[in-house]
Amino acid sequence: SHNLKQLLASKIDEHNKKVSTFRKLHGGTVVQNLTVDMIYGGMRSLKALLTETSEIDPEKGIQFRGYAFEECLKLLPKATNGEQPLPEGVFFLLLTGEIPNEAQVEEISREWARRSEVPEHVEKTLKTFPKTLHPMAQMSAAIASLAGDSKFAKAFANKVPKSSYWEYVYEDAMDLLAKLPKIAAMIYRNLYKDGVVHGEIDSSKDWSSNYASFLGNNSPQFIELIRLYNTIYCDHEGGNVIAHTCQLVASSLSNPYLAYSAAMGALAGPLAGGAHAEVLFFLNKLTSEHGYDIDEENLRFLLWEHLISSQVIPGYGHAVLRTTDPRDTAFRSFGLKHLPNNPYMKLCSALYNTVPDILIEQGKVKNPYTNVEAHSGVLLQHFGIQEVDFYPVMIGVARAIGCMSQMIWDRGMGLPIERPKSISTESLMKLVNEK
Ligand code: NMX
Repeated sequence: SHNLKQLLASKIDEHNKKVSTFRKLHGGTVVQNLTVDMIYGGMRSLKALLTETSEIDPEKGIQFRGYAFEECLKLLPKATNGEQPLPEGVFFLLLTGEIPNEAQVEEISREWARRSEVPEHVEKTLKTFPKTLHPMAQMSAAIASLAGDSKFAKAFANKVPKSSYWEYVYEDAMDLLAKLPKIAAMIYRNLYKDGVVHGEIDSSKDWSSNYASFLGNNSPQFIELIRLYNTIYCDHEGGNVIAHTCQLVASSLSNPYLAYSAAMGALAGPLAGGAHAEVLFFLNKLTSEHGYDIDEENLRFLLWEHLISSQVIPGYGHAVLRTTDPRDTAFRSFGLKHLPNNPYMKLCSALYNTVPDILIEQGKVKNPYTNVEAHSGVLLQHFGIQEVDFYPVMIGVARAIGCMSQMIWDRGMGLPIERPKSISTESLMKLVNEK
């Protein structure tokens, strides 16, 4: 959309001036010491990446451009008759740092509808995949196969100036975001349903409404869940494997499709996208052995039994956050309001009231409260999305909002190719001995 791009141009310009002054003054300032353990420990807590769109505050949770998640829920525009924020709005926020008005959100909805057509070759390719090919592999392949249409790749080949790279990345980002719901739905319908994505895009509707109906469920409640879901999973700062992969690959000036396709490979790993399913497996295990109405005393006993067998309680705890994830609070309120009689939801509430005390008593965890996965799978299941292998695809659709926003900024700021120095254990030992 024309206005958004213009707004961005002035924002990027302004920001680059600020960064330039900052670097002149503080380019040599030491930010943090690097320890041997950080190198062996997956670079945990090493402040070495730049992400402008969002940041996790250990006490308050994710901040989108400085706005806490609760504030976003309140401030971002809603659909007519809707209560949940439209993810188009959070995209605008991540890109510009400003809360959009309804007209600005509407413009993005129209723009994404206009760009939503998926090329025939992608649809055909998806149809040729065997049903045994994991949905994330299919998603990664489908996104990579859009790369032939990259406007950034063409512009680069035509030697456009570096200062205008972001404008073409913006075009690709808008195209990709527009097409992702249909691609996800094609994968879903091919693998689990009749292979047909019903209906054409309705350009008068928002992104999530079209996505929900492509998946095969037009109910207003499911559409609202999809809006909330996409807003919740849109971004989670830059160090997670999805965002980092995307940023790394794009830093070589590979086009946005190839970078996001690679990021889908990262999301496919069980340590990244598997947690929704873990919660459901855990609930299934409890209910298949003990039914749905487990009284509190029995539940406490079963939880201790589970912990003593050195298993974790999925849906609880966090690497960075030290409080209940406000995104889970939003999912939980949605569940309490729209599916109060769902038996899993009732069990989740019983766990919600029991688990933190037990984890505190156990004395190991740094955060005994729910994380974003505690209710997400239960909500999807309620609306018929039963296939847990598909859940990371849904995260992949949502997370493109954040990854693409940051990529536009990466190119706008002219960030260079990533090239950290690696080191062997032998060299590291030598280095330490010389200290
Ligand atoms: N149940 C039981 N034990 C736990 C839990 C839990 N939910 N969470 C942490 N612990 C243990 C953890 O295993 C570790 O034990 P040990 O010292 O024996 O290795 C100890 O408590 C300290 O861990 P923390 O520093 O609190 O957490 P860490 O940063 O290592 O791990 C998670 C964070 C999210 C991996 C961890 O809390 C966990 O495994 N949670 C359950 C699985 C889950 O819900 N994953 C989804 C995460 C999604 N998300 O991050 O939002």
